[in-house]
Amino acid sequence: MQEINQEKLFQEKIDRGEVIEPRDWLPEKYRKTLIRQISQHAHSEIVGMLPEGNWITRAPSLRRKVALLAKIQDEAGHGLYLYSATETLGITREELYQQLLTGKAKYSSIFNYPTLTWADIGAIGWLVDGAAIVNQVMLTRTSYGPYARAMVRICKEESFHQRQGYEILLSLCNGTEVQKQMAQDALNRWWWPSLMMFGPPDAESTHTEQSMKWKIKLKSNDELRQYFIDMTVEQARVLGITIPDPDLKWNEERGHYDFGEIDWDEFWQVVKGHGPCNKERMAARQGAWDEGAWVREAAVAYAEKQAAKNIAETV
Ligand code: BYC
Repeated sequence: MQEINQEKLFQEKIDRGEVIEPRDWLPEKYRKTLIRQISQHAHSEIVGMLPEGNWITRAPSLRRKVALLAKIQDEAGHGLYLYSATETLGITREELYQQLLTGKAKYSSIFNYPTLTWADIGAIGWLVDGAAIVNQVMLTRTSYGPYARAMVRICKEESFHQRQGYEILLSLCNGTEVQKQMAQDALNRWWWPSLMMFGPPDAESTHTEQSMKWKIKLKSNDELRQYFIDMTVEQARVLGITIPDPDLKWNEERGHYDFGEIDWDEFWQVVKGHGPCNKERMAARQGAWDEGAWVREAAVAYAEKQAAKNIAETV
């Protein structure tokens, strides 16, 4: 009875637009949904460093290398803010990491595709970070305080990432015919997977309805996907390359672009672990965990020594 009352009060608080903080009472399902979403987001940031890391040694100039290094470093930072936000919900970093390594927790489908040419680094910045911004600007107003605050800084940095990616493609598109072709090829391969980042269609989305009631999500998967498409068409026009969708057409009545059928079979295959790079990505994360064991042990030994020293000094 008391539980039902608390849930009612909680929902009223959400409806009034109040922010939920870690010490507030919250329903167990709200906590679990947040742990799932924020940790999957954190894992995505960390796994997302891998496809780009592939090009650090091959960046075409020092300027490009420095910008790419900075971007990848930012992503490690985003992972850390998000893991910290998740820890406020009563789960440890170790547990979160084990969920990733055992496949219990997902990470974004987009990072299971390979980066075959330098133009892919441009396409990731433009499309993947672009899609991430559309999704994440909304999350700066999500109902859970620590998540919302982490998103504010993340969005500022993502916006720099999106621009550096677009600028890479702009240079290629203003370059030789072969360079422009490289940019077109990257757009052809990254367009559809970028649309899949927003998640399954609303009708098939398991969590959207409840997450919107709790104001964890403020817009649905389809709404955000449509917003991204409308925004991106004009940017492709400026680049002078063609979005690989023959059905893409302005719909005057809807005030939006209509677009072609997304291959949801491909999406679910990738989500289930059968994408082009799933195994490679997980092997890289497992390797980093194993090779990092001595760092974790050293950090714990140092912390224990410091704690003992502090106690000795206070008594
Ligand atoms: N990939 O009920 P639904 C970035 C899963 S950007 C894999 O609609 P929800 C970055 C979903 O987890 C990328 N799985 O779920 C950018 C659920 O399965 P479970 C990360 C996906 O949570 C540049 C099932 O499908 N961004 O990090 O309401 C550089 C049903 O879906 C995907 C975020 O995580 C997917 N694309 O909505 C570096 C943003 N989509 O969990 C890094 C925060 C869905 O029940 N997250 N699934 O087993 C969100 O906004 C929401 O979680 C989503 C999905 C819109 C992604």
